[in-house]
Amino acid sequence: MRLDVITIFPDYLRALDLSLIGRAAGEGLIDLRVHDLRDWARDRHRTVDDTPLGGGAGMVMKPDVWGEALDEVLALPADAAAARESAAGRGRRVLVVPTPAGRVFTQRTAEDLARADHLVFACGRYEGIDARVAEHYRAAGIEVAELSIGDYVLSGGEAAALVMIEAIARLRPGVLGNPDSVVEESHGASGLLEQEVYTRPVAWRGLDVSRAWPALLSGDHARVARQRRNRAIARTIARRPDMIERLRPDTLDAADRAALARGGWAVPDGAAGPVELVVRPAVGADLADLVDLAARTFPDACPSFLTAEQIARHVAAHLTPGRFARWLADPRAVVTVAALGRDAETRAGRVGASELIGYSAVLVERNDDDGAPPVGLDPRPEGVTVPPAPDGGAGLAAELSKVYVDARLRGSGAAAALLAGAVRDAAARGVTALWLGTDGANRRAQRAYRRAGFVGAGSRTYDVGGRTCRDIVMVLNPQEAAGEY
Ligand code: J9N
Repeated sequence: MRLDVITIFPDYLRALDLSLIGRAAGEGLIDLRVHDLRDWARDRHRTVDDTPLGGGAGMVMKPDVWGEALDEVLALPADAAAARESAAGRGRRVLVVPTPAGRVFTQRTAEDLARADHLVFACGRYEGIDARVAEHYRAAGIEVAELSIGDYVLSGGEAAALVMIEAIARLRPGVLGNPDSVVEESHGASGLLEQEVYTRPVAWRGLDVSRAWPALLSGDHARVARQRRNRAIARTIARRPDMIERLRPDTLDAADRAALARGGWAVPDGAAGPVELVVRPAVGADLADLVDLAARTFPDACPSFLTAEQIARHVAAHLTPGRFARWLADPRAVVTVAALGRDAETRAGRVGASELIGYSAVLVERNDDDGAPPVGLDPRPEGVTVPPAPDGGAGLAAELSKVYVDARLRGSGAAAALLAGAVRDAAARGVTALWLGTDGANRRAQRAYRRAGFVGAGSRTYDVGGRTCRDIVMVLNPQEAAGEY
């Protein structure tokens, strides 16, 4: 690859001799040449700039000086038609003009330019280069890329050219020692930031990697890879939500979706990418939506042998406005709702504004002053034992009754987010045995609960509209469920 840089500060580019680019040049992988623009100036002061037409502050770089310089470096005749002829045919050549007014240079741009054979960087100072320079070379058939390295203003293009050259050159074969580090890096194909990295000592100044990230030292490569990806997702959510929005659904597996959901992003069916998910406690104003959602989602979780009539009877008896109103007023009932974020509604298209897309209810097994349990709490199945609290005090049981998500959001991660929210709430309330019953035939639900840390604890029978169903019982200790998030 041949690189030419034209600048009024040739020494500025000396930094390239020091880095890996210098070595690559030494090995003949890159042919780097730096030129002083003033060599093409015609007057005795070697003038390269003039005042802007129309007035105003600063100076503009002269097109005639740039024209002479670029014709020579690009080896082009000054006549545009003849130049077009000679520009065609040979390898790909790009004239790169760093400018804060350019398109943003990204890793994709670096990858693209790394495929060129010849790059010529025109480093402007002051307020820029006369606009006819770019216009002329474009008309002459030269590929011209006016590029910005970010939304801030430098006083010249040299630092920007250094940045671009380093990003481009390290992608050329042989320039980097270890080509793997090009594949697995921030702004690579994954669309995620790279996760945090650690080395020895494992414990340093009280910060112990083995405690924070036990998987890293487990030697289990699949587990390490999974945890790394989860941390990359968590970091990208925290620092670059714009990158989360651009993730493609077909690149996200179920574990990715769960990690996204824990960070407040869902991937609705048919959406172009993740959308923000709001998981919050239910409030009185949600009552009507909640009743509607419950009636809509309950049939999805039922075994197929139940008739519509049996299901309707159950909904009419149990999922009533009265039932939800009592839950919302009862501190032993923790109702959590999920809704898509405000921007998300429009992007997801099919989900209406402020519509709830899921809910969960945790019912704590504690009697009120009248000795009554929360309404709707099922008897605790035999298989569920209640471990003591971490401080050795009495444990507490609660039923997860349970996580329902609109069918349109199935597989989006919304259920995982609600589940994580329910486990967090239960942990905060001192629950040590969070249990649930779910239809024995509903493998999808069981898998989701297992993924959240629930384990089997027997079975129970359950009545839906007069028909007896067999449920799998699962349990989790929220006090231990920090998990490998
Ligand atoms: N991104 C970016 C480029 C620049 C300049 S100033 C003069 C040439 C290029 N500032 N910021």
